[in-house]
Amino acid sequence: MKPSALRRLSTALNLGKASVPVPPDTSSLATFLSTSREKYLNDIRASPSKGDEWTVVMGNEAGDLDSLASSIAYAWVQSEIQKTQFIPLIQTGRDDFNLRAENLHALKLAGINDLQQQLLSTSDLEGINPFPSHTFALVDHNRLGRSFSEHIPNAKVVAVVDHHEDEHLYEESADPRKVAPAGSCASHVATMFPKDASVPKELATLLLSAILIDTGGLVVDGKAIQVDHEAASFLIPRSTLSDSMSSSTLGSVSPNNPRLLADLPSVKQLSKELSDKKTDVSHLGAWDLLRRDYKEYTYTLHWHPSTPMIKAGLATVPSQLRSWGSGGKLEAEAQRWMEHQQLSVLGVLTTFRISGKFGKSGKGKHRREMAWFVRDGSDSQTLQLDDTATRLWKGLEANEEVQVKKHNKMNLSQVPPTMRVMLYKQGNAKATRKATAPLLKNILESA
Ligand SMILES: [Mn+2]
Repeated sequence: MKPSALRRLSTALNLGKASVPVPPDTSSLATFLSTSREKYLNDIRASPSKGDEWTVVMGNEAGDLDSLASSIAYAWVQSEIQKTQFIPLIQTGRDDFNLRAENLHALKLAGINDLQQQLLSTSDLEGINPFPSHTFALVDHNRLGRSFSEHIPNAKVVAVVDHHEDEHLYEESADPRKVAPAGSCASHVATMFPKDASVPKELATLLLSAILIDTGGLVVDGKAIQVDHEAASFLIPRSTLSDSMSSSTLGSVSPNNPRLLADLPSVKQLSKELSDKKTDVSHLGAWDLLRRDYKEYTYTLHWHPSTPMIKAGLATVPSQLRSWGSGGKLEAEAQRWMEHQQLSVLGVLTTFRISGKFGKSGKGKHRREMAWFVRDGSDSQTLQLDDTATRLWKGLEANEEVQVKKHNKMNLSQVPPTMRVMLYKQGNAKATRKATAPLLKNILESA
């Protein structure tokens, strides 16, 4: 971000003034989190209307490290510096925290070890109906989830900080409203800290961890852009990584020298630890892989004679199809997940490296595949199964960004008559779900 843009943002946030109250350095991140969680739960138990004295900060439902770190950090800035009541809500059930080993690792480095007591999750609010708060701040997504907006006319979004495609919502109510490219949403959040704020070391480490995961360790010519370099340069000297760095090394940390950032031994070490944890999903079966990094969308089929509303899901899986989905597992678990979530369309997007073929980085070559399922499941409306499937395959095959080719290496033998399936290899391994989700919407909705 340009300094002028940063200043504008900082002014909009009311953060840039010299008189910004600096939090006492005794406040550790873990204490902040457990205290706010307890206070929020006490408040809504005492009187549900007290939920309206809080703003709930949420990352997206996929619950990756970026969402986790961004929501925690945004709530910290608003609570500790702006002195308003913000609580981060993790959109992952308590029992599912262990699906992402890299999150657990980064949280541990941030001093957060007792997740049940320190993180407010959707499990804490089960059975509390209606949802007790109506004011929301969204990070790492820019559309409020249906469970917080449906039948809740007074739901209000007061802040949006994101790096996904802009849906141009809440333009009147959200301030700040920053939706702009970045390798990691955590970078946008980091640039919102006042430059003179005393940021807890653990919080800087947590944000940095998210940036490193999302940008592959800030590698040059990778996903990191200027704002990620600015954020990393701000965070590194404030993080626990600085403990092992000499003052001359620290002095050379600058957004203008991105190659140096990526080459810092402690940055390399942390990136490797996190990415090893993230890619090791060998302990997870097909069912857990489908739901571990999952997003859901609702689309209206305008071209369809009865213009039905359908649900579609996109699961990102960091392992190639044949290593976990062969022998009928892929189609059986996809069908089970689609029934469980009432989906008409499911896309399984894999991302992995193949050993033996080496890319520029010296690591195995990066590849992506797609498995698509269309299902006629809902009793009340009959999807025109073949029309929908054909439309989807054609749209994907015609798209120049993803560049799909039919994948013939796997035999799916156990597909029921109510389902259509297609497997692709992705020609462009750089296109992530951020590209696939708007493409899917466009293919399914356009008339
Ligand atoms: Mn993100």
